[in-house]
Amino acid sequence: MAVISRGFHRRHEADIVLPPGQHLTTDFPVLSAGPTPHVSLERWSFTITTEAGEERRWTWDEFLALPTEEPAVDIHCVTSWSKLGTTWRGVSLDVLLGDVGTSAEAAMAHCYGGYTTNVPLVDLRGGKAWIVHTYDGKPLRPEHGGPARLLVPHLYFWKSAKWISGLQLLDHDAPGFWESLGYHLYGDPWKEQRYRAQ
Ligand SMILES: Nc1nc2c(c(=O)[nH]1)N[C@H]1C(S)=C(S)[C@@H](COP(=O)(O)O)O[C@H]1N2
Ligand SMILES: [Mo]
Repeated sequence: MAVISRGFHRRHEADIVLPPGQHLTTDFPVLSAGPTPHVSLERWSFTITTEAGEERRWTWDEFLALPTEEPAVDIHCVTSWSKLGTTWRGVSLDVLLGDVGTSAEAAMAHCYGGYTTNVPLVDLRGGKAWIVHTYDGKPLRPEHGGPARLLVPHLYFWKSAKWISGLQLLDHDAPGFWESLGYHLYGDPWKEQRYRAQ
């Protein structure tokens, strides 16, 4: 096997700055609050519902026809593992929200299986969030959120809703599943916003 020059193909460990309280992992843990829902691609759709109740819906084929990006991002789970340089492919929320008329402040992500999580709309725009269907060059595995999941890597990974079915736009931010159980409403890993003040 060829000798790989360390630090060329990967970052030197000494150069890595992780959010406070995080440690590196090289595997990809699965964290799910319930069983993995299996959604057939014929039944799958993604719906944005505005605060006025207007709906914009994409079937799987319509979703696949949208322009894609390939974000390479670090992810940070609130249980303290971080994984660097994960590579995905999917559709930017800028594309999906592009022609949606809204003055909403926040979005609630809804999922097949019932999970919810809230994200301010400003955090879904500006090249910061995607609906991804591919991980590491392969279709996203069901346990990691396939057919498609939200990816919003600048927030703790619980915000990256697996098996996403839609976004409900809200006039005011409101807690989702984990946020109602005490997790932080926003979840910035660099500010260590793991839990809400009691
Ligand atoms: N629908 C759904 N999405 C979810 C979860 C979940 O339980 N259900 N868990 C969240 C949490 S707490 C984390 S850390 C990540 C884990 O993603 P992974 O299993 O692909 O590592 O998914 C997030 N998205
Ligand atoms: Mo998590």
